[in-house]
Amino acid sequence: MDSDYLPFHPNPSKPTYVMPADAVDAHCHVFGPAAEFPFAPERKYTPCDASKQQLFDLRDHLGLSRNVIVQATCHGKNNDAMLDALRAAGDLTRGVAMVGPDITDDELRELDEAGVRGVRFNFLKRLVDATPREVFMEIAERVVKIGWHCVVYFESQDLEDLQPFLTSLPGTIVVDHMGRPNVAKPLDDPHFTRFMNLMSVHANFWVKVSCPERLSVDGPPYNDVVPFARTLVDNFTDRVLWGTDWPHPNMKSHVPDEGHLIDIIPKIANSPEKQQALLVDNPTRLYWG
Ligand code: 0GY
Repeated sequence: MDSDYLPFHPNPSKPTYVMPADAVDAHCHVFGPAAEFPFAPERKYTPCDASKQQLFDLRDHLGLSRNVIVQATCHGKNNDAMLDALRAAGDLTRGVAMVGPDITDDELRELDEAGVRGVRFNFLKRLVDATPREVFMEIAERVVKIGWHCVVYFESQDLEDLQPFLTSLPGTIVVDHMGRPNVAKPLDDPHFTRFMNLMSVHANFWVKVSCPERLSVDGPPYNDVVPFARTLVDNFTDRVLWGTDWPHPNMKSHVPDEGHLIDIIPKIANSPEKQQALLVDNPTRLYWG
């Protein structure tokens, strides 16, 4: 583990908010254990171990029912740790993989059988070396044929440059962490307005209203993030997903108490109908449909 790496909260509180039945954590990771699943040589950070059993224990503690495990960059394109978790939990999990253009159809089929339903394209320079866009396009065109979608992670200031490419990708596109708005700015900030317009014009775009702990300037209870998340939930109720982002890689200021993360949900989805869409119906349609 890197010397400045902050391990996840050892003892999260029990949330006050009670999840609806079958609620999904649609963005979380497993790390290692490194002794069994070594981290990728090309990784940009080395986290603590965060095992599948710890993830499943957290799921139960928080009152969640299912997980979508997203491949993290510290494991590169070796999806074995994620696959191990998917196989252990069966129908309670789905996965999002990172793959290269050299992946074979048989390997894609194997991932699909284990529960993978998407690929992740990461555009953050601090996390990955750049991949040529034509390579991402080639992968997207292959996976859309087997019913998968693309998850994209970028910083809001990069959207202007990325937008023509992202909107040319086929199929459903899921944007990580609200497109990473600068929450110190007002809601009508040009970057967030651009993202809202993208979501409005392109009905194939979905968004995860996740990572208040990562986006917040003020820190817990992350009230500065709430207006951004609520605006997305109100405007795109049938295309929003929610996730814990456990084990919260690369947090520098603090690690969140996941019980507190859950207690924000009623502030961002302020009716039982919106909560049902965010936590159950939308992820079920996308990952278990
Ligand atoms: C996240 C966010 C981060 C890391 C990764 O794959 C990753 O390594 O996504 C980050 O550092 O912002 O979604 O966990």
